[in-house]
Amino acid sequence: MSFLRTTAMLLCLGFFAASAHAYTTVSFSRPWALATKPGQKNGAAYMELEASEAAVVTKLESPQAKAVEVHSMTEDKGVMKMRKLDRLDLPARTSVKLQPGGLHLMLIGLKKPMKAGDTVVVKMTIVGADKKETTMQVDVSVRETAPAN
Ligand SMILES: [Cu+2]
Repeated sequence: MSFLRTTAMLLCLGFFAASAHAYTTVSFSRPWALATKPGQKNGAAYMELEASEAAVVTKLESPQAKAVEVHSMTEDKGVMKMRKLDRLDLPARTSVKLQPGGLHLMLIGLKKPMKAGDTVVVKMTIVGADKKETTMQVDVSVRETAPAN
């Protein structure tokens, strides 16, 4: 191997190592929300999230709701109970599923009903293992029924 070629390779590796630690990336898939019924003031949104490194969703907001919270849902003596979580942990390279009957985002105080075909914007503040804060916008599509798996 020539000297030049070795140098070029080392430069590439150096760049790779530096960029790998620059950001924690979070990807999401299939964001959807269930259309609300008349008079319903709160709605639920679902999606799958996966972070490249351990990260935490610390803050959620939507221009279409007064507040957005992370809720867990558990069954207690046959009754489903929702509980507000202060944060949503995203373990490294693990798919976190927000789905009916489990973890979900609760849109509190909807400014208008969510109708099938609408898009609801949710902004997430995510803090990575490096303590860097990033915001991510998720366009949630409102549906009449859950998407097929
Ligand atoms: Cu809830």
